[in-house]
Amino acid sequence: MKEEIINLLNKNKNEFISGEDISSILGISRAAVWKYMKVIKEDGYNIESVSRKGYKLISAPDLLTFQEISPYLNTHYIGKQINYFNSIDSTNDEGKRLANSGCSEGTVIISEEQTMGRGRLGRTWVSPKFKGIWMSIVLRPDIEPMNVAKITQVGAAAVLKAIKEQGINAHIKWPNDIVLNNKKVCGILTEMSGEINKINYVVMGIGINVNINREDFSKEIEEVATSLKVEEGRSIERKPLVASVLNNLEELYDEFIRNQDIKTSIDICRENSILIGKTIRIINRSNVIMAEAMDLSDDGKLIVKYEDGSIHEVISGEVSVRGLYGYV
Ligand code: BT5
Repeated sequence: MKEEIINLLNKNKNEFISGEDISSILGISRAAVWKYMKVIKEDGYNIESVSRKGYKLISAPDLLTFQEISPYLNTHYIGKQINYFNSIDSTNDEGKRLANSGCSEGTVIISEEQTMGRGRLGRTWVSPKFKGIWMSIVLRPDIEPMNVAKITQVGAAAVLKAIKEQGINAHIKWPNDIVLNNKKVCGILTEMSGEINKINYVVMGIGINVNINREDFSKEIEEVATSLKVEEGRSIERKPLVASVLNNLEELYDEFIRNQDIKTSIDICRENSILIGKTIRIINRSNVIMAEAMDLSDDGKLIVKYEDGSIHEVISGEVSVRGLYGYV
């Protein structure tokens, strides 16, 4: 009910809506309206209440709830269900829990903070409260499990487009980072549950450092990480950014699944690649190989030339570049 009242206030933004109208539209008593209004104000909504006129929404808090994001969404299934948390261990873990209990494709999990945010290979992902976008999307693609790495490219392309729509010129560091001024501003963690030839579900986790201040990072992370705010020198609105990631993701993911064609996403990853043309280190467990990043293949692999002149395709993994993330 709280959500429905917020929706009504949002629809009538900058106008008064009477308690009587709210109570008759939603079929609840005037006393109940009054009680919910109190709770909504406690959530951070600035509401003017004037006797005989009713309630007027002055401003909404910077929270990534469904009510706040949905006005910006134009998707058909991604983000139609948003499970919102004030705090959680990891949105990817919650995504897996929900996927295992049968949630529909496109379910999104967002939390204002993560207490056990994860990167790849069990690394930690720093996720301070209210300062980033920490979210996961449950997908159920009908593709071969060996093609699942491509979904990370679709996600990277969607995030890059969304950041560009804010007028910020970022790059993609294959396979799963978005980079701004040579530091990491976003990481993507794609996890899968499946059998040899069948995917049960994919959980795509996206972490974007939006309004983190430099001093919020530890010394160690500060070497490699930055935020949109640090680089742009201004706070960035999180709600339209979340919606834009989801809008772009649905468009690109649909194209990939429907037409089995990932061209648009790969073109975006290629055009905005920070690796192509550079000398890189490919780190494969304890093995380090120097190579030149030549191109991205049409199916999202990194094409590299080893020092002996041989050409190879790298499916996924860890690469580093001179000058990026403090590696010199
Ligand atoms: C990633 O791993 O970049 C994937 C990050 C995915 C995070 C999202 S948030 C929502 C969802 N729920 C989760 O629990 N995770 C996903 P990787 O390439 O392994 O990079 C991890 C490394 O990045 C760490 O070892 C740190 O060096 C660095 N790092 C940690 N926190 C960071 C941050 N907030 N910004 C930039 N770099 C960070």
